[in-house]
Amino acid sequence: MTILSGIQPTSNIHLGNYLGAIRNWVSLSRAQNATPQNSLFCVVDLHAITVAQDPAKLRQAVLEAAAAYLACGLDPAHNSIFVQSHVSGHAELGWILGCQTPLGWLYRMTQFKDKAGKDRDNSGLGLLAYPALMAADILLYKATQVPVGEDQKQHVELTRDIAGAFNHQFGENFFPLPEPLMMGEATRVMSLRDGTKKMSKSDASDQSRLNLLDDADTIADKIKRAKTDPDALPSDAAGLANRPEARNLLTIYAAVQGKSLADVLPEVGGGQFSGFKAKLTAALVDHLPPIGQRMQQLLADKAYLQQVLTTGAANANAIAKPTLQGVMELMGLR
Ligand code: AQP
Repeated sequence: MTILSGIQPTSNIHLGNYLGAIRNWVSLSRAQNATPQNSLFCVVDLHAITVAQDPAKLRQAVLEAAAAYLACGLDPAHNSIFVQSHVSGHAELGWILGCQTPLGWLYRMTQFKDKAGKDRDNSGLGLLAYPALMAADILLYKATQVPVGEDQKQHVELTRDIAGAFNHQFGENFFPLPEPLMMGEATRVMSLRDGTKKMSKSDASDQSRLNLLDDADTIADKIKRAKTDPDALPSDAAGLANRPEARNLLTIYAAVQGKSLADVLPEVGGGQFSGFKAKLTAALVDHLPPIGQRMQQLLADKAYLQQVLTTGAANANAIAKPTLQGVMELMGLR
């Protein structure tokens, strides 16, 4: 088993990124007593530039993402932690796979439709080509498992199609077909302002998300203002139908404690949101600020962060090079 995943350094890392992705990376990595050769986590800066970025903010966001990985418990002795653009094979294989990917497959991707919106002729080519680069991220290391939140499942499935088409044309079984892995209760954390919208770094409202760097007061304030509905909380899952905000807050409450919805519904069912919000705040304040504090400590030691990223990129490069060479030989480029 080889694990690969990543996060875009587009802005603040939030609770959705944590519950849907990073926390699961840590548990997978620990469960398989990972090595830097079979467990790779990158900060996908080349994906971030598919939409406009401020250079200084991007540079800082890359370090914040790396600090988040470490603060959440990824051990650099057991995992390759690196920046995507530091391993040139990502861009090279991304181009090669882009040449093999039909436009129709890319136009079908919901993330492209969401982000390009109605103005798609004005969006960059990179936004459309994003899944071909993501396929390269995964296939460069012949990764077999890709732990992601629900929104990225479609891209991992497209990676399987791209790998399958490549194998069929150039060499049976050159690439393994990677599996998307969605773990835990919170595979899609929703906005605190609108339970039908995904919690997202790019949401204009900071009130819509909980950031890993938020302090206890900010968390309490955001939960206090989080959208609810007028009814009491239900005692069973059927009572959550058509109540997206209630479902989201309860899911967060369960997931942050490592529990399932079924575990927490009997505890809170029948109560009002006001009492529940106090419990939710306490659970979040127990969990998130220690991660944020550890991130701040790491960010104060940039030399250490750079050293982790340099070592990670060297490890990753050593795996990537033979894959790229193999692809080029199969295709007649070498
Ligand atoms: N709301 C979410 N709930 C659960 N998982 C989530 N992920 C993202 N949002 C949620 C998972 O986090 C990992 C990294 O995501 P990404 O940085 O590659 O980009 P994204 O999926 O597009 O996330 P954002 O926050 O919405 O970023 P922007 O706003 O920049 O596009 C992935 O595994 C993702 O599934």
